[in-house]
Amino acid sequence: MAATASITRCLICHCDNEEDVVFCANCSAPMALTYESVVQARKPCVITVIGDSNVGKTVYLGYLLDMLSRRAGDYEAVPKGPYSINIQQTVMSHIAARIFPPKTPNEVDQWNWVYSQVADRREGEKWYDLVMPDMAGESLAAEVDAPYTYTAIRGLLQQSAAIMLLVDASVAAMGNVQADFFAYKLLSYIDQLSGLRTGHKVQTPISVILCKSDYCPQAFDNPLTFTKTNLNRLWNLCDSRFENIAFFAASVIGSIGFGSDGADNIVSVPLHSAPRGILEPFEWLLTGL
Ligand SMILES: Nc1nc2c(ncn2[C@@H]2O[C@H](COP(=O)(O)OP(=O)(O)OP(=O)(O)O)[C@@H](O)[C@H]2O)c(=O)[nH]1
Ligand SMILES: [Mg+2]
Ligand SMILES: [Zn+2]
Repeated sequence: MAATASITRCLICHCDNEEDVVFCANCSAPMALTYESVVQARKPCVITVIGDSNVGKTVYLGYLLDMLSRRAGDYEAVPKGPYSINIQQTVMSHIAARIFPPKTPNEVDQWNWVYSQVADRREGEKWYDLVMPDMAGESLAAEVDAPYTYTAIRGLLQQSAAIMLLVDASVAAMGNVQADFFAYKLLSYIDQLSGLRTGHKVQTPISVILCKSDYCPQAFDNPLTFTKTNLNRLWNLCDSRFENIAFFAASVIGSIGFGSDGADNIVSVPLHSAPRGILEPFEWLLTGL
């Protein structure tokens, strides 16, 4: 008698899949996450990192995970599965070679995902099981403009225990409204997803991270004032609809040079890394979980 395949429910979109498939047939998220959560016998907290294409999501996440695995700030991190080390390895090896990592592909099955257990050793034995995907900015834009284009993104944001919203501070400081509008749209999408009536604010902790603040140091002086001034639409929506939101400035690069690639395009070259403000937004989110 042939054995019937057992069914496994995708952690991200909750659709049933046959056992042993690699990617979910519905949302294309890796089933390794689901299998790992079964082994751990507890549901992980999803922390999503969102933001426009080119804001610096991959670089930020790579640095954050690298700092955690190097026990910065007394954190201890244990990756669950070697695939969880891919973002960190890609980012750190590119920066060591003085190039920025490539753009994240739009296909969900090409994204890097992290399943990691993190503890703050100052706080004793409390371990957090975290799932963090590195999404592509263009996929986020497609989902926000046409909901259900990416069921994985919708599933992730629906069950996120915490969100990191990255905004390009250097673009905002130059008066370009794209940074403000994109972040404004993303928060409006999250507000709508939460399905709350007027008068009830979204409770999910959200840290707004002003990336590339090395280009505009005033963001480090006072991230909130920077946001109110340069990202006013975003700030007003935060104020009206979100209860747990905080603002941080971050940058990973100490100095940047310019060079050309093989096709004679001008590209920025990270000359040395000087991470600043990377752990703070994460610490703040963990305290709210
Ligand atoms: N000055 C400066 N530039 C940065 C920093 N972080 C990232 N960048 C620049 O931003 C570019 C994009 O960074 P990524 O991390 O690939 O951006 P992303 O948000 O993952 O973009 P998508 O994958 O397209 O969604 C890099 O190639 C760098 O040129 C930073 O801290 N400072
Ligand atoms: Mg990326
Ligand atoms: Zn799925």
